[in-house]
Amino acid sequence: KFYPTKEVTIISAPFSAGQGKGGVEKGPGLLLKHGLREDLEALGWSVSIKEPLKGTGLDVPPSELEEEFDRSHGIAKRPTVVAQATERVYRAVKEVSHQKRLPLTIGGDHSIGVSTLAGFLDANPDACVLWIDAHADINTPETSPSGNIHGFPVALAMGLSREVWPKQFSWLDEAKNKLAADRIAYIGLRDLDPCEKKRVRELGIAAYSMYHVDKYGIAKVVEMALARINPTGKSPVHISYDVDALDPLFTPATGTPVRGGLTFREGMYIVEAVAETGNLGALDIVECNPDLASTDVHEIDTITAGCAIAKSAFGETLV
Ligand code: HAR
Ligand code: MN
Ligand code: MN
Ligand code: MN
Repeated sequence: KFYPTKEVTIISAPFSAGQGKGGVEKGPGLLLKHGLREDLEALGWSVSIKEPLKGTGLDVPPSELEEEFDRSHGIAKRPTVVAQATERVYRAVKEVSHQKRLPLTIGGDHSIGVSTLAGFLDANPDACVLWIDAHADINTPETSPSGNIHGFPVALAMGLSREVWPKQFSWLDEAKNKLAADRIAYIGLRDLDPCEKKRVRELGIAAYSMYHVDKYGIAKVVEMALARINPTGKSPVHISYDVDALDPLFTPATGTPVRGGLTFREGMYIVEAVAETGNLGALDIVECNPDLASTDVHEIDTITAGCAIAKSAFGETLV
């Protein structure tokens, strides 16, 4: 087991300026209100909480943060605040990872994925990553159609197109290890920009779209994905889980829902399969946005799905 002493730190990252819709900064508070901490304690983990954005003023909706565009290469929106927030979350994840506690980072939008990848890799150079998402999040300013930095984290952590990053991201140059293309696999993809498809193909990244889930079934897909990124079976697995990977029937309250996603059980199976190996190294749960729920039930469904991902990843559904 990667964490024999079962210690986890929940890193709360109530941040939303990696995209334009207010409300996703409320995700961490609601996940905790719905019992995330107690759920993990009930599974025998000792839990601490870190709030790297507390008191910074960065934990507010994008409309309350400075509007800013970097148009030096393509477009990146709000680079200063996104770089500040992601650097803080990076330092928290890095510290927790070096302490050999499991970092469970809760968002917030997926821009903080750069922080969790870089932070966990700093302590674990051999880590591999399952990126569970409808989207590939591998844009850079010159390929992004939106300029929203929550579409960039994989590219940033890999160091792609370093010359076009907003200058505020220079903190990332100090991170010890870049994510290698053969150490990440996607599951759940169904909405990639044309340049992202090209990039994923050219880099030879293991990419399992919903087509592959239909074709092979989720169990085979997870097995193939882990065989590609973790051939020895000995590396810690970082799961970055964007709740929009699930079908909007199950997680309707999210910023960019795309129909035809994972069923609830398929979504849980992925994290259960990693739980079963004992190699879960880090977990992110992002993009729960209660303000986009059209009913109370939609909000509760989305938040409890986020909690269920965590519980399943920590072994709740294994007997
Ligand atoms: N690819 C699009 C962009 O970069 C949309 C991606 C954003 N949505 C997410 N990411 N939730 O996973 O703008
Ligand atoms: Mn994402
Ligand atoms: Mn997504
Ligand atoms: Mn699209």
